Amino acid sequence: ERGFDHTEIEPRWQRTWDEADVFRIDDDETDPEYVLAMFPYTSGSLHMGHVRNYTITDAYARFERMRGESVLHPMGWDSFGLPAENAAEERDTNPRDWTMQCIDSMRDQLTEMGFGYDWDRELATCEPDYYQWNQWLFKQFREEGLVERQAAELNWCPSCETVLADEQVEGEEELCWRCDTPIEAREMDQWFFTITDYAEELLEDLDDLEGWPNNVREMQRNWIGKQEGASVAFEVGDYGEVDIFTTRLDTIHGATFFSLAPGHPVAQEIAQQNDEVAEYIETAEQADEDELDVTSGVFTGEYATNPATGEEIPVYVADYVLTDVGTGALYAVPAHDERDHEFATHHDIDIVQVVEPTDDADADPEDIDVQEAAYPEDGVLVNSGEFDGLSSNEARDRFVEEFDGEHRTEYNLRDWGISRQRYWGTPIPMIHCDDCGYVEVPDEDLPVELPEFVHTTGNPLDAAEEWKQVDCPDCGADAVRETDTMDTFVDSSWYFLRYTSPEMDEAPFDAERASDWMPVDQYVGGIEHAVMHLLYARFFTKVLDDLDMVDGVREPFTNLTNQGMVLGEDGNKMSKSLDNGVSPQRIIEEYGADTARLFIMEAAQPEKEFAWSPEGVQSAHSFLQNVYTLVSAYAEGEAGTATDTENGADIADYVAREIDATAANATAEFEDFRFNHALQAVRELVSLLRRYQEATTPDADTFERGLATAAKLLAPVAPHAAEEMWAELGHDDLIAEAEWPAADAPADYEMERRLVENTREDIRDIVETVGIEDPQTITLAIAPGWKHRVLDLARNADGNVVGTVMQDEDLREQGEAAA
Ligand code: ANZ
Ligand code: ZN
Repeated sequence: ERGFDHTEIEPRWQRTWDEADVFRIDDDETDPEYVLAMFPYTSGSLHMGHVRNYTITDAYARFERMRGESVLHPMGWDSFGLPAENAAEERDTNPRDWTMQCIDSMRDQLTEMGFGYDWDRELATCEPDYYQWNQWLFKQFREEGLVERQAAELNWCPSCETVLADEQVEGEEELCWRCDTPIEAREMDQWFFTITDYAEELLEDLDDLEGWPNNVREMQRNWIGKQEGASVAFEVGDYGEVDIFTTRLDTIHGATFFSLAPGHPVAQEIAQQNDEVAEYIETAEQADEDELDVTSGVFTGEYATNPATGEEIPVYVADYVLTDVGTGALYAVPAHDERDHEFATHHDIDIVQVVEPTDDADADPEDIDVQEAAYPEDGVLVNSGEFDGLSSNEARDRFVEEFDGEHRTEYNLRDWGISRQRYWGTPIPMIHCDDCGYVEVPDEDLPVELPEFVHTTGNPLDAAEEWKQVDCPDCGADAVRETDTMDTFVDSSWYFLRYTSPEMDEAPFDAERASDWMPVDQYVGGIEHAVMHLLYARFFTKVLDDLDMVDGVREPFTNLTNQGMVLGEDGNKMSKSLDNGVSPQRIIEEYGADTARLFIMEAAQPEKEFAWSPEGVQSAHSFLQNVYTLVSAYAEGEAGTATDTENGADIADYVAREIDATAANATAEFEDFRFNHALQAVRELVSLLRRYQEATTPDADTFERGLATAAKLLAPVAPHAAEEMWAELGHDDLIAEAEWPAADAPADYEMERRLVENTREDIRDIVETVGIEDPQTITLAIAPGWKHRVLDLARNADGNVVGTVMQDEDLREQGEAAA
């Protein structure tokens, strides 16, 4: 059997594409189609998730290119982060050398997969020519008032006397990765981007992101977590008025205690007079935020006045009240809030019901016992004096005025803490001077490059004495550099802009080109980035527009696709511990990149997960070999060329229509990212061509057009094999640059398509009921007007083809009925 040898053709076509600059895009392009995959973290080698992600993106980019679009399809490296420090530690090298090695081998793998990138635009976030712009942008953000110092809780190792990154804290006991000492929580000032300034816009603009999956938009909405409520002042002891935030102002008559967060200024004031409170706050500050004990709290001895009832209610300091949420103070209604209920039960505080279900609610008022459990739903007011009978909604409105409150909107979204106490990241371009405070590193001193890596317990930058000691840019006195580096999410918040002008050395990117080329038309990547990366990138884009750098582009990604997971054969997530992983490298070597790509794309639509299947791989592999064999047999003239049978012209006509229909169908499916459906259509076309050849002497022009169409439709997914077929058909241009087949569906196509389905069933019936007396006999006939029926042949058990004849009229009726 004549097949092709993937180990020979794949590298050859990769070289040819590269030499022909197929994937390079000119800077003077006005508005290329921007197709982007989330850049990989440089972990050492590609895994199947990468392969799927990049296959989808590459297939789409190739499809668009063949349709005549100029396509921007770049690739780069998310190359800062702690794993490189760990790897350097294990291998006794440094993070830079380790990372560069990873990049080289991952770049080779991407090339071996046949992915077509404009490598002239390659970038690596760990290079000073990239991260200097993180530093420059940090300063721009600071000028805009978007950078703040805020206290945040850090991991402190008392033995190493150093701050540890979260990843350096190990196990449930939370031990230092170096010395196994239990870590402590410490509040320290950190650098923050005030993303909360953009909370409302980040939320509102989600509505317009129609090219995004709904679940991602919903996850972002929840993350931003807008709550509309009210604030009302309570008089607390002799400490004056304290504002609370509530979304349930309707329940104010049921407030039976008042709670302050440990970090609330009034709690701190009380602590000055009250040792018990002081002690409580101390331990609360050290407690782990993740293991919240709702019952933890202490009575302050103070009382607050409920403005609705005039009642005095006890004031607690309680850990479940968060300092940086709302006002850091709340009135508690155990009857209608679960946490308040738990706290009240534990501390033996009254529980007073003030809301009961409405008549049309599922619950029966009689069944509700708030002593047992909180009733958290809206309803009708009771025990609320003159306000009894109001609905929760009416009460919420009314009480704002009634009790001198204010409407207030709160967001769950917190400011973005970007300080990391680790080496392999972008140094924050600040200098601390005892006299001047924090001073920016002047632009002419950027980039602040990382010093040599040293092996040390804490942050290597702290140990880099020479690097650290500088003169204050303002007063010239001895000063110290900031030794925190930036969260690597800063790197990935604008890399898509850098691709538009990666050589730019006067600014992070060329503002004009970025304005022309953005937004990204298609962004493909994992669902794990649904919130952080995508939210930060949206935030950056808005800020950059406010800095007049992207001319009105306020959203970075028009369409977003999250690829599903590739599971192991056992249906579990591929993982080292389950030892069910399939190495891309092995598949490339054994079957070739095209097989891997085709299998992945046929297995499921991009969003769905699927399990690895050796049979699927095998089927993709033999399909490619079979198409190629069909092509090369034709090229060598074995297929015959005459239209010499009685019905030859009619049959050719039918095949021609099927070719057009397949092109139309596959194009629509490609546009919708339903690659598996498109590929199914290609398989059907190939099978039709094969039957055509077996049944009669095919018309050369039609047959060749069929083969060329199949090759083109395969080209985005199996690009090397498609090039090979294209060359075999006598072309000397590249299929990657060839024109996509015309996609006009023939008239009446839909109706006829249904007929084909019916015919298939008819033929199956005939084969079953009549049986086939002479397996060698092939019946061919033509029903004018519905010619496709004739070629829709069934095979008998010996693999021979049988056909059926029907009268024109019957067919037309059937067709109309089916349609
Ligand atoms: C009184 C009340 C009565 C509340 C009731 C709820 C139910 P959600 O739950 O998402 O709507 N809250 C306010 N500030 C807080 C803080 N700093 N830390 C923790 N919780 C705080 O969030 C709004 C509710 O969270 C607010 O409404 C408040 O409790 C609580 F039957 O006020 B509520
Ligand atoms: Zn100074």
